[in-house]
This record gives sequence, structure tokens and C-alpha cells, in this order.
Amino acid sequence: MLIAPIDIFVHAWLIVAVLSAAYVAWDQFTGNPEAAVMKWGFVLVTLYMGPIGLLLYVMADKEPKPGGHEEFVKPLWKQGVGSTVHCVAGDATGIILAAVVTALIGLPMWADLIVEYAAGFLFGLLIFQALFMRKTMGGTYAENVRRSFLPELISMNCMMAGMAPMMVFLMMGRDMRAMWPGEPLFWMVMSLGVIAGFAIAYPVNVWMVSRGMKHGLMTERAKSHAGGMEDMKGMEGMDHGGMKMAKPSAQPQAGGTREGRKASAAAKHDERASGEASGSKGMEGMDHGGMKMAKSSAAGAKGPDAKSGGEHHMQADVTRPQLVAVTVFTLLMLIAGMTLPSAFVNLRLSAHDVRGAIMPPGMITDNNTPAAAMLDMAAVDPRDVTATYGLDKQGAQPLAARIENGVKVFDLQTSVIRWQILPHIAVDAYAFNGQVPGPTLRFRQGDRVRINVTNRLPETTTVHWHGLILPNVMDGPANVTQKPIENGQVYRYEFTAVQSGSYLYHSHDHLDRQQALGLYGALIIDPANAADEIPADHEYTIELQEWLMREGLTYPAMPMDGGQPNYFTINGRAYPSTDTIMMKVGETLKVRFIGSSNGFIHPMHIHGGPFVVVARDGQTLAPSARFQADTINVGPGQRYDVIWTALKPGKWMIHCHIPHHTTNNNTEQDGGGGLMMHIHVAGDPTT
Ligand SMILES: [Cu+2]
Repeated sequence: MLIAPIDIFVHAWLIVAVLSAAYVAWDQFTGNPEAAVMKWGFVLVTLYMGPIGLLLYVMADKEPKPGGHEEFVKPLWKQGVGSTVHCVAGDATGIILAAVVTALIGLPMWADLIVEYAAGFLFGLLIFQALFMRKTMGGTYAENVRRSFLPELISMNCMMAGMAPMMVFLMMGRDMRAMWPGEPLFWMVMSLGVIAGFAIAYPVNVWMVSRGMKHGLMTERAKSHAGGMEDMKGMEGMDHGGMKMAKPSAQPQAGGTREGRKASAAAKHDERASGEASGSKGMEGMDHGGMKMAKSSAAGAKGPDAKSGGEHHMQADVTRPQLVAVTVFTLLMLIAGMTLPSAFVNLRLSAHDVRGAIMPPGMITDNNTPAAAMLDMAAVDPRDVTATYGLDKQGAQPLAARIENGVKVFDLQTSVIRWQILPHIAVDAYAFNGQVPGPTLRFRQGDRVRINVTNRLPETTTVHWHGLILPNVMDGPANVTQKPIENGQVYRYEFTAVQSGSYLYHSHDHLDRQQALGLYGALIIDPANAADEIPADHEYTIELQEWLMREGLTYPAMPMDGGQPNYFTINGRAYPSTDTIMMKVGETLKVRFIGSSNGFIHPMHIHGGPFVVVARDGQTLAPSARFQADTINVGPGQRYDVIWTALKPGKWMIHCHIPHHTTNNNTEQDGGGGLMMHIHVAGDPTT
């Protein structure tokens, strides 16, 4: 499911990567005279790097015309590509396998990085270098491990220096779906990480190839192929018959033996000197796959050097200081890549902790931001939506009670829905009974009521009956008076209504998330004695809410960096999709303002004359305490009942007096937006 714009690119990239790898595999194994280990290297690297892997293959290794491979792969930059491909194929495979395993078992990111480094290094060294190259290089497995160690260390340091920060910043940035292997985004980030690692490892691989420390590309043809005959001299001893090396400029040198290729001669000055003396420019010193070296290393062609230990054939054209400097430099890059991200993101978090959360743009996260804060502010996962409603579906509808043994029973069920707030804008909401606001519960003072709450959210919840006097165990605060209601569970709230007036119910678990996403509703309790009700010709209940919707995702709005709302609703609709109240001159209207909003105060104002505040927080004010006003601050949790009299005909507005709250994503439609609605009083508006 595409839930963010980036997903289109992600899917396209991954499809291209698979197709590219399939093409490279087909071409390598049907037509390209490359050594088997390099064939596999290109296939894997193309799988990991997608079109960039394909590009490298076509530009550097794919034989341009029959018999042309030998010449084609000669340039140093192509040899460097081959060397880096070989290194990356092994290292990245280890890193990616480790990343999957550590994510699945829930290791924190810092441990993840260490395991990835170790896995990449060992996989590259023990399998891709020592094992796969042994056929080419000869010698025992242990010898191959030993002489591969330093080149592998240098390459792996570079690889992880690029890959670690790329993974950390992309995985633990806004869209943390990237931390979970079940998400395509994870593989996209892996791909980008491998590309970054490749880019950093490439220069040093070019250097190592040029100095004879590593092999580059090879040409490997069947023995019968004429093109390889000359260079096949001396190759018979190798397991791969007919290998033609990519560096024909090298001078075959007597004395090369597989047995002789031991030790990391790269660090041995005397060997280097010997190599130079032979006129071979030290190329025999390649650690493995030194093509020239292989040519000169026919079995049985033991020369004096071999007799004296055979180590002279391994020297590369590098000095110890050079080698130390390069190694230390790559180690520093590695340390930087592995540790600097910890200054910015919380590496103590695991994939399990953040659960694929997508953070709102602008949320400030640092290396101390806990996972709980992230989960609280994260977008509603559109994949959790179980129903989608249009503008024809109204919120705050009266919920009919059924009577069981004299108890009024209401059923509430939470779920994730898609809710239309404007003709072209839908939000992903948490809802009671598929409504935003939840259904209005109305009963009479003295009633025994029972409310069965079933939770169908992807998280726990509870319900609080705001302002009511009731048994403490029915009050609702999660982990204070009750265990949170798990997904699929039901909690039975039961109490006797001893008060009357305007109240509300709302979630009391993950409060700033769930109420901000729509888990609230009005609770209207009629007085036991109907005469105590302050009469009005019309009655309208206003439930306020803020929304944050960015890039098609809905986040819980809150007064915090990144959480500021950009949509506002009265009873689940933004103006101009809000209701219009129809009246006649002289009639009265009782408005019940309910502060169902979560973190924002709304100075609610009615045009066309003052109203009288007759009740506050459910408590009817004594006549002497009632007062006139035209604006009343409705804060979170507060309720005001006001009586407004229609004095003149026309369209009179009810709106919040914070202008931003009467816009839709900072725009005005038909004169406003958000927390705005009309009272239409019949008659001539010019009178
Ligand atoms: Cu407001």
C-alpha cells in the first residue's frame, strides 16, 4: 500500500533493482567472460544498488564485442570498480543479513551497527574473499584469510563509514518504517546505504588495485578459446582453467607459486624491493587475484624465491607508512560514520521500539527523544483504517440505549476510520462507532447507565466520563484506576448519573494522541426535573477539535514542535462543510460549547448580539451568576451552555476568534474555514 509519496519511488527503485540484477545475472552467465566470483559480485551489487549496479556493469565489465573483454577491462578505474564490487558484494551481504536479523530481534541501533560491521567484515573476509577467491588464488583457506585481512579491513571500514550514517539518518529520521525489514522502505535505505558505502570504498579500492594489493576485473574463458591461449600458460595449475588476467602488462615472473602466495607481503619492504627489481612493478604482490601474479604462478614453476619461502611473490607496491596511513584513515572514517549519528538521533532505540512510526514534519527529535514520544506523535497508519466515510456520514449522532433490567445500556466501539472533514480533505481518525465526534450519549439524571467499550484500535485505550461523580473504578484513567483495554477486549463501565448538564467522554489512555485523533463525544444529562432545564427554542452542541494533516497523513495535533494543527473542526467538519442552524427572529438558541479540543483554547464568538452564559462545566449558574458575553474562552475539558437570541435576520456567524483557527490549511474558502458556522435567521438581512 502506498502511504507516502516516497513509496512510489521506493517501489519503482526496488523493481528496477530486481530487473537490473536479473539482466546482469543473465548476461554474466550467458555471455560475459568474467570470473565466476565476479559474476556473482556484479549480480549481488546490482541487486543492492539497482540501476547504479547495472550502470557499473555495462560501463566497466560487460564485454563490448566478442574477444574484447581483456582490453575493455584494462583501465584502472574499471579495475577499481571490479575490486569494489567484489568487496561490496561480500560486505553488503553480511551487513544486510545482520540488519534484518537485528531488526527482527529488536536490538538497539547502536548494537545493530556493531553487529552489521562484524557480519559484513566476516562475511566479506571469510566467504567472499577467502573462500570464493581461493580457487583463483590457490593456497589454503587460512592463507587466503590472512592475506585478505588488511584489504578487507580497509574496504569494510570505508563501506561502513558510508553505510552507517546513511542507514541511521534515513531509518531513524521521519519515516521509521525504514527500520523494519517488512517495509519496502527498509530495502530502499539498504540500497542507498550500499551506494554510499560503495562510493566511499571506491577510491581506496582503486588505490589498492593500482598498488597491487587487490585484484580487479578478470577475463575467464574456456580453455579452448583461442583468445586466452597465450595467457593460459602457467594457468593450468589453477582450478579455473584458462584464466586470462586483466593486467596483461604484467611480466610473467618465474617462481610464482600458490604456496608462495602467503603472508601479507604488502607490508614487507624487502618483498616490495624484490618485486621492483623484477621489473614487474610490484604487481605480483596482489593479495589475491593479482591477475599477473596468477599468470606467473603455475603450479610447479617453483623458482628460487619459492624455495626461500615463496613470500617474494606477494609483495605489493606499497610502503608500510602508506598502508598504515590508509588503514588509520579508513578507521577514522569508520569511527566517524558509526558514532557521529549518535549526536543527532537516539541510537538506543530498536525497530521494535519505534514500530515503523512516521513522524510529523518539523517534530524536533534528538538523541534523547524516547520511542514513546515518537509513537505518541506518529501518523495514523493508513493501513489500520477499517472504514471510510464521506460527508454524508455525520458525527455526534444520538446513540440509542437499550434497557436491560432497568439499566440503560450503550455500546461504544473504537476503530480507525477515514473521516471526511471537507469535500476534498479526509483525515485518518480514531473514532467511537465510526463517528467523529463519537455518538452523543444522552440520558437522564438518576439513570443507571452501562457503557460497553470494545477496543478495535492498534493500541490500548480507556474511556473517562469527564466531570461525572461515579465510582473510582469507572473513572477511566489507564493504569491508574483500571488496566487499559487491549485490542479486541471489552470494558464495562457502569454508574448512576447523579448530576445533569453538558459533559463529555474521551479517551484516557495515550491521551494527547487518542483524543486529538477523535476519541471524544458529548455526554448530555437531562435534569431529573424537566423544569430545571433552561429552555430554548433550538439547541446545538459544538464539539471542537484540531487536526494535523501533512502529505496525506494524519498526526495528532498538539501544542508542540511539529504538532501544530492546520485543520479545525466543529462536530467533525471544517467550514464551509459545517452545519447551519435555522432560526427565526425572536427565537432562542442554546449552544453547548464542549472543549473536546486537546491542547488549544478557542475563544468562541457569536455575531449578532451577546449571549447569556447559563451553565459552566455542567453546573447551571444561579440567575444572579449568569452573565452576558459575546466571546467565551473554551479551554480543553470546559463546557459552557449559552443562550443566544436571534435579534435580526441574516447569516450570523459562530466562530473561534483566533483567525488561524478559521482557516483550512491556512486558506479561506467562502469567507473562512475551520471553526466557523452560520446561524441563519429567516428574514430580510437589510432590516
Ligand atoms: Cu480557536
